[in-house]
Amino acid sequence: MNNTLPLKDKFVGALVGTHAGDALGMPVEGFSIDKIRGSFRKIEGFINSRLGIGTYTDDTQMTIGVAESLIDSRDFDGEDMSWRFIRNFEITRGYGPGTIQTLIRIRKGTGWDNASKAVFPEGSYGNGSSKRIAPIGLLYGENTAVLIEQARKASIITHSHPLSINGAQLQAFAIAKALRLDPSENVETNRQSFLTDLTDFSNSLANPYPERMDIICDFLNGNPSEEEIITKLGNNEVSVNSVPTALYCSLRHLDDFREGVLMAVNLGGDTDTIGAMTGAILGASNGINSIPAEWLDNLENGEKGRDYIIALAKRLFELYNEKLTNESI
Ligand code: F2R
Ligand code: MG
Ligand code: MG
Repeated sequence: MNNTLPLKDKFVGALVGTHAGDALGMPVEGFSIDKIRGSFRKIEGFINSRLGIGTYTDDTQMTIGVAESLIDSRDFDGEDMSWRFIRNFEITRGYGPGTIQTLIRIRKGTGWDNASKAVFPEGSYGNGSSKRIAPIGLLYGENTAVLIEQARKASIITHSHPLSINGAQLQAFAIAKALRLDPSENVETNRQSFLTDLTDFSNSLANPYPERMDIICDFLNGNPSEEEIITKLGNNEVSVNSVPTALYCSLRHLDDFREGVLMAVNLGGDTDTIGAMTGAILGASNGINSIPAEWLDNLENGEKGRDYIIALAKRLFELYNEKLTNESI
C-alpha cells in the first residue's frame, strides 16, 4: 500500500473517529434539523448530554465488540462476536429494539446465525450492523471478496435483511478504500477515485444503493441544501437512509474530519450513527491526527474509553500485518 501516512495512524483514526462522531451526535440523536437550528443554530463541537460530554453509544460499544472478537479469535467467529456484544451491552448506551431482542435470544441459547429473525421475520433493515462494521473494513480490505463475506457474517448476527447486509458491506468497503487513500495527494483526485470505487461497488448491491450513489454524484457536482440532502439521501436509522448520507458527508469533506462529521451531525435524525460512520471513514483516510485535539481530549476515557479504543486499533493493525505476512487475507 503506497501511503505517506502510517497505516497504524489510520487504523486508530477509524476507531477513534467512530467514537468522536458518535459522541458528537449523541446529544441530538432524534432531533429534527429545525430543532437543532432552534436549539444551537449550528453544532460546532461537543455539547453536554444525558451520559456526559464525549460519551459514546451503542454504535461505538458494538464496534469495540467487533474489534475485540476479531483480535482474540484472530478472525471472524460469530459465536464469539455475539457474546462480546452481550457482555459489553449497557442499556443506557441506547440500542435499537431489534438488536436488543436478538441479543436476548442469543443469550437464551439461539445460535448466532439464526437469532436475528426474532423481531422482523425478513430481518432488520436498520443501520445497526453498518454502524459497527469499521474493524471488518480495516482487517479485510486487502481482498474485496473476503471483505464482502466477512461483512455479511458480521451483519447477520443482528441484521439479516439484504438491505442491512448490503449497507454493512458498502460501509466496510468505504473504510477499506478510505484507508488506501493518500491524504497528501490532491483532494479532488482522491475524491474522484473514491467516488468511482464506491459507485462501481454499489452497482453490485440491491437498489436503492446504486440510485443513492447517483444522487451523491449529482450532489458533489452542485451545492445541495441540508433539506435536499435529507429528502434525497435520508437521515434516519434505516440502512439505506443513513449509509449513503455518511458516504456523502465523507466525500464532500474528504480532507477535513471536523467539517465532515459536523455536516453529518447537523443534518439531524440519526446523528450519532451517521456521525460515527462518517467519523470512521474520515478517520481511516486522514488518520488520528486529523481529529481535533479538543475533541480527543473530551472523549470518555474510562475502562473501555478512548485509550482502550486506541490500544484495540493498534492490536487490530498488528493482526492485519500478521495476516498479510502469512498471506491469510
Ligand atoms: N436506539 C437508538 N436510539 C434510541 C434513543 C436512545 C435514547 N436517547 C435513550 O434515552 O436511550 N439508537 C441506536 O439504534 C439505531 C440502530 O438500530 P438497530 O440496531 O438497527 O435496531 P433495529 O430495531 O434492528 O432497527 C431500527 C428500526 O428500524 C425499523 N425496522 C428495521 N427493520 C425493519 C423491518 N424489517 N420491518 C419494519 N421496520 C423495521 C424499526 O423501526 C426498528 O426499530 C442507531 O440509531 C443506534 O444509534
Ligand atoms: Mg447510538
Ligand atoms: Mg443512532
